[in-house]
Amino acid sequence: MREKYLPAARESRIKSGGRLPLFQPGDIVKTLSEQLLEMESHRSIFESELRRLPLPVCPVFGSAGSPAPIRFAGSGEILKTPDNAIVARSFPLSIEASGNAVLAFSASNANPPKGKRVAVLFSGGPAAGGHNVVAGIRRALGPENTLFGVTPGPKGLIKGNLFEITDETLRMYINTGGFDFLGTDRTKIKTDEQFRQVKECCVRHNLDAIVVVGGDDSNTNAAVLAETLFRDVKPDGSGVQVIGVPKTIDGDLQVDGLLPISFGFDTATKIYSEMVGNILQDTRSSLKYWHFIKLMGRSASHVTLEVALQTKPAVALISEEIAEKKQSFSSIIDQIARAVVARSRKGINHGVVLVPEGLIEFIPEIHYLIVELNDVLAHNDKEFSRLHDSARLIFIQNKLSSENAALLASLPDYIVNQLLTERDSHGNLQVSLIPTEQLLIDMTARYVREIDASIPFSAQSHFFGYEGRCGAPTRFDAAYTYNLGLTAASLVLDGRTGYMASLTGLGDGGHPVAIPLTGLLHIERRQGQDEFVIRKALVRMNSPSMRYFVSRRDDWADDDHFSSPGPRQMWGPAAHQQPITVALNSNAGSLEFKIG
Ligand code: FBP
Repeated sequence: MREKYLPAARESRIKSGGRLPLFQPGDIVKTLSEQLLEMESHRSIFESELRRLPLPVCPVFGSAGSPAPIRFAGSGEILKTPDNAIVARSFPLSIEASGNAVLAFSASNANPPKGKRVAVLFSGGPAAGGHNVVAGIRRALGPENTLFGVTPGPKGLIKGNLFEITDETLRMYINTGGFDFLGTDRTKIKTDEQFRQVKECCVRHNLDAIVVVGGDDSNTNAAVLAETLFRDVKPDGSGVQVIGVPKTIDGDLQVDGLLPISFGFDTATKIYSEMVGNILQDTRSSLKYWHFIKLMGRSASHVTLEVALQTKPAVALISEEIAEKKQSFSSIIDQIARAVVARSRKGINHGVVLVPEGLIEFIPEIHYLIVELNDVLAHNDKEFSRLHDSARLIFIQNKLSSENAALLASLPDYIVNQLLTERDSHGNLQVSLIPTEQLLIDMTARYVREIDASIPFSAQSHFFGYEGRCGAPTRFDAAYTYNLGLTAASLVLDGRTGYMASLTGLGDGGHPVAIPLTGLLHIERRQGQDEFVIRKALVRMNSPSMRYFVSRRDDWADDDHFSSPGPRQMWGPAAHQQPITVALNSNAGSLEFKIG
């Protein structure tokens, strides 16, 4: 059946060139059945229009139509952490080459090298904009160099699964969400055998450089790879460069004045804000529910803070504040219960509580329990894994201090089971699996009853996580990532290794910057042993965004002042908004960003 989709009136609008037409004059008008079939191959009207959006470039790359790679020079800023001396002993080659100096744009790379063979991989959780990073790399490398995609993630590098990325293979992925072009995984390259396999892959594919798109753990891994592959990898004695690109929806990869935010944060928080805004509208309509909404973000509360600033709920817990104030678990519940009671006494029996995914690890008494549990599990993993489920708790309790054993015993089964599950390959507890929101509901119900049994308290729980990671990138993430890709490829062509690409000046066209990875390394205890890590950037109590939140939250608790920001916009006046936290923290003049 070939139905004509457009009614006559719409056709005449196309001809008259009316404002914001769905189709442009001259477009071939599709039938309904053609349109439905196209949706099955990622060619919905929305996706097709996204692919047509312009990719702006920072002024230093030249024209948007043909961006050119740039060269870098030391900006004078030398990065150091308190663990600098130990880092220097373990990363001598990288530090000798970089001097831990931040690099900024110095000139156009008029004669970039030819014949370079570069591989790119995604590592860790997906985040919107990854495909544009690849597009930026491809674009800056130009036709004289070759780009390979690694499938999937670090595991693919170990196995040597590479394919050549051409403009044609990339075309369908421009401005689309997810990491499905290459896939991703969380393998940490750490054993001698794994490093040997990576070197073998580099030799087999004659690679000159690897770009690792990842979060704090993956960029730590990039620093280790850069040092390991610095020289003597290929038969001619040359090495392989390694460049990192900062990704994670958690927003916890930030460097003061040098890296405003990791990519993917803006898209995820705008998606969650739409959903939370809709729920707030529902609470005000149905007038009977409290919604406890856990928001993704493994450790830091940047996502929760951003969504709170976007939507203004009655309560938003910030894990870092709880840790700083050394708030006990019972005092957190008391705080929520009192908000419920106070609102109820004014006739408001509804509200929203935002709960950061990582909350549980920040509550002091539970934090100490998890630290001890991690150590005990790391040192007894073989014996523990052989035990039947029913015997595991007793086994662990016998190895814990008496306070921690008692605390573990006091928690409901659904929390204990998750605390005892296997850690990921970087030693992280899988906090997304812990139903903290349900625990808070159960405990709040009890406290509210104790304060005043006549107060109605009916609650719903939600976890917004995976819904936000792979949405089509916002205009902010789309532009940011494309320019991160241009920066990463420029670093490769400039012969650099051990750097992470970044952009500053997001209200001012955007300025590419390169951050020496070794300048970010600290020592942290993971899985029972000290390891190098790029420390997660947590929410700071004295940051402008946190101070603004603190100055407004009592009003939001007192009465409904919520905002429902609606879906993220790709076209029109609302499309060019940066995250509120980024705007506040960078002292921006307005919410609008300007890249290009
Ligand atoms: P990355 O830091 O690797 O980008 O991952 C972020 C994240 O989305 C966290 O917010 C979340 O805790 C985790 O991934 C969940 O991923 P998984 O399902 O692999 O545990």
